[in-house]
Amino acid sequence: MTMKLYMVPAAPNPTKVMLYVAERAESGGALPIETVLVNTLKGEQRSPEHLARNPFASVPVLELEDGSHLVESLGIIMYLEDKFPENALLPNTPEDRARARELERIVELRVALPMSRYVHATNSPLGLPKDPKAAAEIEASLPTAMGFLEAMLADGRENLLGDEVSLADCTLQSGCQFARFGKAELLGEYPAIQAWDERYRARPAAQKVLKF
Ligand SMILES: N[C@@H](CCC(=O)N[C@@H](CS)C(=O)NCC(=O)O)C(=O)O
Repeated sequence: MTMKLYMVPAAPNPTKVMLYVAERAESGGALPIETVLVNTLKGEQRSPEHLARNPFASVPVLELEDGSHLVESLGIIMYLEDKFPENALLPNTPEDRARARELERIVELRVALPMSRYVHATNSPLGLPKDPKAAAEIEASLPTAMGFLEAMLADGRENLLGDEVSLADCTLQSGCQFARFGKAELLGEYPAIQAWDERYRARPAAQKVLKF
């Protein structure tokens, strides 16, 4: 039976999961998941049907075969890693898995989430009021993590963790797409991240998922 992924294009957290699902399809075969649009621009995340799936009124949501729901993007990805271990994205040893998970968290918490908040503070697709103070604080905070990623990529690796794609790539691209969608120029001073961004967007999985 097929699971359902409730999502909306361009939004970072659904995009992270969709990129992960698309990468899995490219690497070992499609996961049994169909996507269902919840149009957040129309407020559909607050509809009674969606609130019954997720009381936090957000996407993504994964509906399992038994009709129950997972409502956190990383929880969804970890479930899919466990449920379909063949050709999973996480590496094998505890140390390598820890590093892959850690890098994903660094990217999410220190880059992708601030990028998303920046877009909402400057040009919110959901119509949130502009917040120049928050935008300035985010601009001031981003260089530490951006510099960290820039230095990692300086050895010529293909992807963030190394030559293989990892969860961190899906998460970083979800933030970068949202920045493009919101016309936020946040990669300007980071040539290695810009080059990664172009490489990642050329991947078959990215071509299938990214709309911006
Ligand atoms: N921690 C949650 C966050 C989910 C989230 O904030 N989703 C956004 C889209 S990226 C959303 O649904 N926003 C709609 C709203 O805030 O009304 C996750 O990672 O899944």
